[in-house]
Amino acid sequence: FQPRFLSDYQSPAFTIKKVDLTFDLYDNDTLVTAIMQVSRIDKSSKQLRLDGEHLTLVSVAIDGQLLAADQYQLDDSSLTLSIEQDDFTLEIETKIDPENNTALEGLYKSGGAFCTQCEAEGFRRITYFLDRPDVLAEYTTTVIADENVYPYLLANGNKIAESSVENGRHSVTWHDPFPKPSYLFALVAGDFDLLSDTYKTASGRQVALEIFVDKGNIEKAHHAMASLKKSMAWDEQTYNLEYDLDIYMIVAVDFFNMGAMENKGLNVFNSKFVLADNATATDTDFFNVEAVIAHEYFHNWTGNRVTCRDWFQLSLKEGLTVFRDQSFSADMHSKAVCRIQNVRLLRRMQFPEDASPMAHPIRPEKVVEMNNFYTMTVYEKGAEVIRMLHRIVGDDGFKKGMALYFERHDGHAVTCDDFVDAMADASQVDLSQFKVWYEQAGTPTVKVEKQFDQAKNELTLHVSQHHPDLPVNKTTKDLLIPIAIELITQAGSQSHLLTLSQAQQTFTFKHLENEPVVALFTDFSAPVKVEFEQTDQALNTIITDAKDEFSRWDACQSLFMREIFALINAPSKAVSATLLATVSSILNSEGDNALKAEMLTLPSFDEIAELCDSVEPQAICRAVETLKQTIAGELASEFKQVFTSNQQTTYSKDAKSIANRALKNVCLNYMARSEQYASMVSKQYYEADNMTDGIAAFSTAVIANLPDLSAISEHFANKWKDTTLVMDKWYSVMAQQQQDTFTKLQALLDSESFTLHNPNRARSLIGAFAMNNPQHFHCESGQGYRFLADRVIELNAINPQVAARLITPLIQFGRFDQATQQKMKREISRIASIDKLARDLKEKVSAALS
Ligand code: B3K
Ligand code: ZN
Repeated sequence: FQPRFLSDYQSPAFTIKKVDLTFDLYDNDTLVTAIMQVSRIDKSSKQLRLDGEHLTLVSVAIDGQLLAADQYQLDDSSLTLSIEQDDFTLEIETKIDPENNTALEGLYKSGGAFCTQCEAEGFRRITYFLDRPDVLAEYTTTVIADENVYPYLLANGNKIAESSVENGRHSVTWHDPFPKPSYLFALVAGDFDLLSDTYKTASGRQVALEIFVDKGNIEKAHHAMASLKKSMAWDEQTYNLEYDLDIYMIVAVDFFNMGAMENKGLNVFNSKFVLADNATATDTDFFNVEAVIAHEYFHNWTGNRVTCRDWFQLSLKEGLTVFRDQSFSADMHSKAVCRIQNVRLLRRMQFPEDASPMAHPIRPEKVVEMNNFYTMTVYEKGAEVIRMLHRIVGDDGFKKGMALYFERHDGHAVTCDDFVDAMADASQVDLSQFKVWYEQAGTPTVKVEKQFDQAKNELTLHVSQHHPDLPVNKTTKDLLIPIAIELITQAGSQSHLLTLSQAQQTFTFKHLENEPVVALFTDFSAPVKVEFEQTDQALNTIITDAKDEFSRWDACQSLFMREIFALINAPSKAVSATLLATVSSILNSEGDNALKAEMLTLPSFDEIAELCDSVEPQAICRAVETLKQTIAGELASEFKQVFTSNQQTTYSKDAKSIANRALKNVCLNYMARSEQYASMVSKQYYEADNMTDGIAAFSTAVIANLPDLSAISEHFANKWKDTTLVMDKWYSVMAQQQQDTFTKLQALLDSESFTLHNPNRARSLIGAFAMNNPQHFHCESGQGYRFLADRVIELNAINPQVAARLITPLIQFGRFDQATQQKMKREISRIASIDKLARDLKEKVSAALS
C-alpha cells in the first residue's frame, strides 16, 4: 500500500472526452460495456494505464479491433495498453458482482435496489477508467434490468430514450451534457415511491424535482422536498447560482457508507438524511435532513461545476460547501445556536483528530487510502478556514470572489490555491500568508495577556501564536489569524477585528475610561485554542453582558471547564457556589431558550479530554458526574420549575417550540439525578407525542440508569421494531448503558435485528458506544477497547471504510495517561496483526503505532 504525494501530481497523459456506458444488471453477474473516446494529451506517452479493481475483464477493443490477452497488461489495480493513435475509441467489457459488494463502493445492492457510490475511487470498481477527478467526460448511460423488479432505472442527466427489451426487461438511456469526473457518476435501479414537485428558477426555467424512497415512506419525504426548494432559492439569492439541468433526483437508500453523495443530477442519500416525520424524527433529525439536502445541492456548483484537480484538494469543495451549508442553516434558524453547534463539533471531533497520529492539514500532502481523508479536518476545519477568509475579505469581497472563481474555473478541475487567488484578486487583499492554513496541521494556541493603564485610559493586549510540534509538519509557520473581540465596559461594548500575522504582536486600545472585560474570538473567529486568564467575575460579565451570543455560551463553558479541572485535581472539593449561582441565573433568565439549553449543557468528555494531557479518563468521568450531581441536587426545584413551564400541550415545529423542548429536556436530564423528580422521566417517555421528547426521556433513563429503564427500552423496541431508522436510535441509546454494560452489548450484538453489514446499524451500536459511553469505553480493564477492536476486525472483512472510521477513538490516545495509552495501543497492535488488513485500516494503525 504505497502512499501518494501531492508533490508528485502530474496532469493526465490521456483524457476521455466521451463515455457511453451500458449496464446489463444482474445481481451477481452485471455486464458493463464502456465505449470511450480517448485522446492523447502528452504526445510522448505511449502507455495508457487505466485504473480498475475487483473487476473481471471480458474484452478490450481499440477502434473496433479486439485485443488478444498478450496485447495488454492486467493486474489487481490496473489495465495497461500500448497506444499508437492520438484519438481512438476504446471499448471495454467488464463483469461485476453487485450483490456480494459489502464494501458499498462502486455498484452494489441496498435492500432490493441497485445503486452506486463512486467518490472517491469507486468508479474503478465498475470499469477500467482514468479514475481521477481531472479527467472530465460527457456521459451517456443505458441501464437494462427486469421491468417488474426495477421499474425505475436512473442515471445522471436527462432521460433520452426508453424501451422494452426481451425477457421482460427494459432499457432506459440518460445523457448528462455537463462533462464530469467519474466520481460524480451514478446509477440507480429499483422500485420506489416517488415524490414529485417542480421548482422555477430565478431566470424562469422549470426544474423537475424527484425524491425516490422505499415503498410506504412517501409521507416522510416532504421535509426533504421543502428543504431542497429552500436550498435552491437560497443559492440564487445569496450567490446568484441557479440549478442547471432540467431534473434533480434524490434517492434514499438504507445501506450507505456516508451521509449522502452529490452525483450530478442524481444524489444518492443515506435514508437517515431524507426520511423524517413527527413520529419518527427528532428536532435534530429535521435540522440535519435540511442541512444535508442543502449541502449536496450546493455541491452542484462548488464541487460539480468546479471540481477538484486531485484528491489532495478535497477541501476545495468540502470546506467551501460545509461553509455554505452552515451559512444556509444559520439563515434558516438561530444563528448563535448554529454557531455553537459547529464549534462544539469542531472541539469534540476535529481538535482531537488534529492532535492524533492521523493529523493532517486541510489539504493533505500524503494519502494511502483516500477514503480516510473525508475527515473532520478537511470538512469542518476546512469550513472554518473559508469562514476566516469570509471575515477577512468581508461579505461583499467574498461574493465577488465567488463570482470570479466561477468565471475563471467553471467546467474545470482546480486547486485550493485557485480558490484563494480568486478571493485575493476580487477583493484586492493579499492572502499569501493565509494559504499557510492549507499546509499546516494541528490546532494553534493563541496566548493573550492584557494590561490596563488607568492613567492613560489604555488597554494593551499582548498576543502570541503557538503551533504544536507534529510529525506531519516539516516546519511550522505563523498563520494569519483573525481575532474578533468585544470590549465590554459600563458604557457599552465595542467590537474590533484584530489580525494576528506575527509570532507576537501588541494591540492597543485608547480612550477607555475603565478597564473593560475582554471577550476574545467572538463568534469563534478562528479555529484555535485560547489561553487567557479571566476571573470568574469577568466570565460572568461576558455571560450577562456580551453582545455576541457565542461568547456568552463560551464563557459559560469556560466556567464549567474550570470547575471540572478543579474536581479532577481535588475530587472531594465542594462545587463552587458562584458557579451554582451562575447556573441558577441562566435558568431563571429571560431570552432565547435554545441558547439557554446550550449554556446549561456541560462540555462533553472529548471537549474536556482535549484540554488535558496525561489524564486518566475515569478521572474526567468522575469529575463530570460530581458536577452534574451537585448542580442537579442544589438546583432541583429550579430545574423542575423551568421544566414544567416549558411543557407544551400541542406539538409544533416552530423555532420557539423547538427551543422550549431543548431547554425542557436539558432540565429533565438534571432532574433524573434527583430522587424526587426522577419519575418525571418515564412519565415524559410514555406521554410523549413526538420523537424528540420520547428519545430524550429514553436516553435520560439509560444514562441515569433509572429503575424503569428496561420497561421503557422494551416498549420502545416493540413499538419501532419495523422502522429501521428509529431502531438505529434504539441501538445508540442502548449503547450508553451504565450497568452490566458488556453483557448487554453482547446481547445487542446477538439480537436478530443487528447486522454489521448495514453501516448505520454498525455505527449506531459500536460508534455510539465508543463515542458516547466514555465511562465504559475507557473502563480500566481495557474491555471497552477490546470490544471496539473486535468489531473493527470483523468489519475489516465486510466494509473497510466503516471499520476505518470506527477505529478513530482508539487511535486518539495521546491525551491520556501512560497506562491507558498502553491498553489502547495493545488493541491497535492486535488489529495490525490480522490477515488481509484492508488499506484503510492499515494506514491508520501504522500511523498510530509508528
Ligand atoms: N462527497 C460525499 C462524500 C463521499 C465520501 C467518499 N468516501 C458527500 C459530501 O461530502 O457531500
Ligand atoms: Zn460534501
